[in-house]
Amino acid sequence: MKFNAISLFSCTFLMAAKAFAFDPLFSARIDYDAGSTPSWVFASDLDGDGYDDLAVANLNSDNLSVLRNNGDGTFQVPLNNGVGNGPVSVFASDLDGDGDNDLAVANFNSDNVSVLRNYGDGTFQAVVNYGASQLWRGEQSHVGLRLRS
Ligand SMILES: [Ca+2]
Ligand SMILES: [Ca+2]
Ligand SMILES: [Ca+2]
Repeated sequence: MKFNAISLFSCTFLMAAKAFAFDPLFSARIDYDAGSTPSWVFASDLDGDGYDDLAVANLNSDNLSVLRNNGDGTFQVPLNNGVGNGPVSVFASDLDGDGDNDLAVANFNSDNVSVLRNYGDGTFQAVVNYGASQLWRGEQSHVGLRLRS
């Protein structure tokens, strides 16, 4: 397996003839390029079309790949966004309350969190990095993050 690609299995469930018995079937694997050493993937609708897209944290290329869903379980080529040093996880949530899902990335080597605010179409504003202590105290609440002290 390549270390710069993520692998997806699309899963479908067929109800068996027996009542309430499910038989999971997987189609052939599809590999998508991401950055170097993808370490975490999170699914969330990032462009507002109703289908979950993928956000991939790439440990060694210090960036985040966003793969938009075509609506059938296949994905467009990744759009990469630079983040902090050594991203190891990513989570999506509407952090600024404008109705679209933004991204928060934990950076292992730079000891901070990168926040990417969504324009609403799956593209993102320039990354803003926060130290963990800043997040805890809510010092950056002026940017619209809903933080508690
Ligand atoms: Ca989507
Ligand atoms: Ca938002
Ligand atoms: Ca937005």
